[in-house]
Amino acid sequence: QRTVRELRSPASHEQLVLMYQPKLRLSTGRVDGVEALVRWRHPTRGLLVPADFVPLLEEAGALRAWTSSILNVALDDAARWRQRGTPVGVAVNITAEWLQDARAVHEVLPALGLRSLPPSTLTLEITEQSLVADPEAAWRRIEPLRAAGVRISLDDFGTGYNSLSALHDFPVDEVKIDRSFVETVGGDARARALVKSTIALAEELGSETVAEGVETEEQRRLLAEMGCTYAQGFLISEPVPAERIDDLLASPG
Ligand code: G
Ligand code: G
Ligand code: MN
Ligand code: NA
Repeated sequence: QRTVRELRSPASHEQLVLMYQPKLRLSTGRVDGVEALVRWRHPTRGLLVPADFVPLLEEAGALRAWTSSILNVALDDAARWRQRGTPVGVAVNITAEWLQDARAVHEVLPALGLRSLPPSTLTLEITEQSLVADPEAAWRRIEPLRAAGVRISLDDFGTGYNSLSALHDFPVDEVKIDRSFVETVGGDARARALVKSTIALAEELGSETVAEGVETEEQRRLLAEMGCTYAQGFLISEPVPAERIDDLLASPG
């Protein structure tokens, strides 16, 4: 229908907006990474969130082109932050469909090189859910990027049916503990045990950890005690426009 047609048009890429949600390093209290979260500034319907259009992007076969635009915008912002003397890592969410496209994946390293960004500036967030269809094919695409220094993050960890296999099969740099576990970490002994063991397991495997959806000081304290690397969530900041990240990085402490 109309929306699908709109999403196929190159003009829609200029209506793409990235919001960034900071990742706070718990050991230092500093922000040294942000996650890019896409919005679509629709000409008549206002600012749309991914749930409103990402499935349509897939249906329209336009997700690959959009993801390339998202990567380029995120890397432009990362290059600007670096040039200002406040380097920060950027994370971009990718899908299994994008990974299937060899051409798209081959654009990543040149896009970093063009902006003189070290590959470790970029983190690709992939859900364990999107790896299950064909894990080997997915990893064949990811591996050269990771070998070059691009960071790989396992998103929504713990919500799939193969979480432990995913950790076993994919040597990732970062594990993002799903918000549903973080939500109850303060009150629920079972959630606490799960989060604590996930952090320990990830560390044992050489991966950093991010707790998603941190909303309270108590959650932040517990996660820091458990040795979680990063906290992300409304307690630290909601997703904000790039200029707000500029301000945040400029402010001391
Ligand atoms: O803020 P929020 O509504 O952006 O995010 C909702 C979901 O949409 C998240 O699970 C997130 O992973 C996904 N999402 C956000 N931005 C992107 C993007 O640029 N690409 C893809 N594929 N998914 C995204
Ligand atoms: O799964 P993805 O990380 O990729 O999801 C990001 C989504 O989670 C966005 O919709 C974002 O707005 C939302 N989000 C981020 N932090 C919090 C939080 O602390 N609490 C809640 N309820 N949602 C959050
Ligand atoms: Mn994510
Ligand atoms: Na997530």
